[in-house]
Amino acid sequence: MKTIDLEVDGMSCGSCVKHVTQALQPLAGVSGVDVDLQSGHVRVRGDFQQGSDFMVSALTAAGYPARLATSSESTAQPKTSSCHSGTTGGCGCG
Ligand SMILES: [Cu+2]
Repeated sequence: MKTIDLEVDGMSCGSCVKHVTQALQPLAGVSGVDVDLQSGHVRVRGDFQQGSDFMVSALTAAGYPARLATSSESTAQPKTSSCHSGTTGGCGCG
């Protein structure tokens, strides 16, 4: 079992959390997804054959640009003001 921490941009409400979870959960090897809306961090648990690139791709395709978290320090900038409404996805609930 491994865990991979990602920083995800654009999450600002419960619907975003659901979308991010739904983007990651079906991926190969993923057994659990924990989303921290406040910090913009997502922890993915499972047995992965690959690195994190396929997760980043899946999230970006869902409208939430993501990157591998480089440290335990939060560098993501949660957008609490309004929900993003990306043309390629996202929830547009703002
Ligand atoms: Cu939202």
